[in-house]
Amino acid sequence: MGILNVTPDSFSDGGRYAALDAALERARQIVAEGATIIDVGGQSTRPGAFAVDASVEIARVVPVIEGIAASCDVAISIDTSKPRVMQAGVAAGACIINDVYALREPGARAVAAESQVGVGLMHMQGEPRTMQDSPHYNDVVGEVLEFLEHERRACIEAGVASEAIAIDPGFGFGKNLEHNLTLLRELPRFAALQSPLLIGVSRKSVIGKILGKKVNDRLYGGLGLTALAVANGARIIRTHDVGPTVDAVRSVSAVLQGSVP
Ligand code: 7PJ
Repeated sequence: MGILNVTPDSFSDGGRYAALDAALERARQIVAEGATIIDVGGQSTRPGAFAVDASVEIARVVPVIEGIAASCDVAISIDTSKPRVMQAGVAAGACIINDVYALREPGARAVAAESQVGVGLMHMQGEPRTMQDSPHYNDVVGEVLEFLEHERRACIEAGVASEAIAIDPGFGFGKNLEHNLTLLRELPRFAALQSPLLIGVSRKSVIGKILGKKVNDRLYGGLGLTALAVANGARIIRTHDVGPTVDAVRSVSAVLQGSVP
């Protein structure tokens, strides 16, 4: 899953793809590098980010989704927590809703159920503006697992097909270094749930804290964590660095399957 941010303030590529032409060029590159999903987001969820209005988000993402749908052979996911944006994104051609808020916004599950799209349910403690202030868990793995199982069940009860759901422990979303490391080490417990496991570690601060490296120097660290995650059962990898990630995933998958994928 290649990341395409169309926000003026995203933390690693903020503003660069704000223009439609540049966004579509980047989308074609993401596909050429081997992604099978493009995740289009119109609102930053980095720590400290402020919310934007649904109409602003829609104006950012809809032209990009329409352009990708018209020119690329790739599944499009809309990265949003707002039901109105989900609806507009699906109408424009998205077939997956990726929600860091796990469809908890009133009306979100209904949109997912009615539109029969795939959904990514992510765990977050708190909200983006304050989530990194003082994250606390008694049992991080147990609590994140319980949350994802609960939200998964709520989606199924709301009419979302069980096979349409992927789950994500939400690296960096209301988690300190120790929480993130514990979740990565214990990923097999998430992979044992019935839903495919989606993870995003690309360029995140967990890598920065391990290596003492800034956001643009975190590729190799991210590939290391990605290889471990795939060996531990992750099935969808959300990344800024598609080409290198595809090579890492294919290499690990060849070992796991005993044949070239
Ligand atoms: C994630 C996401 C993630 C899923 C972001 C960033 C922050 N969606 N959206 N999982 N992270 N499913 O890319 O660093 O980890 S935004």
